[in-house]
Amino acid sequence: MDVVEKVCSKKRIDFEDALKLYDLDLCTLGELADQKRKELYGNKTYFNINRHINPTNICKDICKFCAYSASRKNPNQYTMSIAEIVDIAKNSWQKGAKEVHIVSAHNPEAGLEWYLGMFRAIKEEIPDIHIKALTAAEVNFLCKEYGLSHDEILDLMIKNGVDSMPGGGAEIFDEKIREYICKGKVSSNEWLEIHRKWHKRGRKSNATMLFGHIENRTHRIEHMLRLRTLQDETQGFNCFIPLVYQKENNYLRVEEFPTGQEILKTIAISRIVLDNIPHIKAYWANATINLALVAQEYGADDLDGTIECESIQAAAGARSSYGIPLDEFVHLIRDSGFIPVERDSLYNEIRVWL
Ligand code: V47
Repeated sequence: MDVVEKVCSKKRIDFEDALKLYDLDLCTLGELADQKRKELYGNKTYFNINRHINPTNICKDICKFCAYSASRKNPNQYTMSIAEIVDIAKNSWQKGAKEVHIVSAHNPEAGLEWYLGMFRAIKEEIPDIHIKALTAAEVNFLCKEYGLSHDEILDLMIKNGVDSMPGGGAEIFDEKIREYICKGKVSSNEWLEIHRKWHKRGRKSNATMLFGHIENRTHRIEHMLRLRTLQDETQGFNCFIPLVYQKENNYLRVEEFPTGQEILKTIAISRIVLDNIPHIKAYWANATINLALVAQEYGADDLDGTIECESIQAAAGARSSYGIPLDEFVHLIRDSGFIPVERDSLYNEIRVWL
């Protein structure tokens, strides 16, 4: 049975098949992924009204791809006070945001109480806002810095108000590539173990994959398959987000960048391979809004959100600093032939924008 027949007959795709999917022409692959997307969600495209907050850029780790952390190339260090963070969250809540997505650097000077106190303070002020915060890389950093176990930090997150975990820090699971691009950071096994433990607490999280740098197709498929295996066990991932590498102001030199075709193929393959992760997000902040809109026809059913402010991708060259206003976001989705559906952070539908 060839790979197209296998996908059409809903057989699970193995490593070899997944690699073969890359050899299909884009239209065939797109149709296969679109078919899966339509079976699940028809023409609906999910988004949320959210606010990204990046409270500090001082980082103990040195990831070659990162342009956000303060370094020789980015000498402007900052750490927000908890009051500033709460003010940002309050302001966004008043404008309609239902989620704050908080990702920081690994700041050894800030203190554990700063990391956890910001969640408590936000929840005291805005009890109903959803806090999606602390990547597994941050969790691992806090454990090492303060001599606590993963279990202890995860329990403290829940106690202080974190609702779900974002998918950052996964990068690419291949250990050799990881050693080169982000030596010393959370290992792949640790990343997966932290999410496993989070899921075992009945909590949801997302998973990312940073691609388009020095990894190859094999590494991407292996990455997806390791996620699929964990998801079979826990069912805790809501969403997979393939993050397109941004190349500016960092220390990772890359010979060849992925074409739009390669990006769309990777999104489409993730929809087919990750048959147990419900949502595939085309993250417009780094795929560009134009490609993210096209990706709706290649398996993606989620475009993240209005974001309002973004620093990590923007530092590396993306045009994402100011987000996209809600009315424009809705129009873009609708004008591309899809039905915009505002969702909450756990994918419950809030409003269908007919
Ligand atoms: O882990 C850093 C990535 C991630 C670059 O869970 C870069 O819903 C591209 O995880 N080029 C943080 N990417 C962002 C993230 C995220 C984003 C949107 C939604 C969700 C979610 C999670 O940003 C990091 C890292 O992989 N990143 N530098 C760069 N030069």
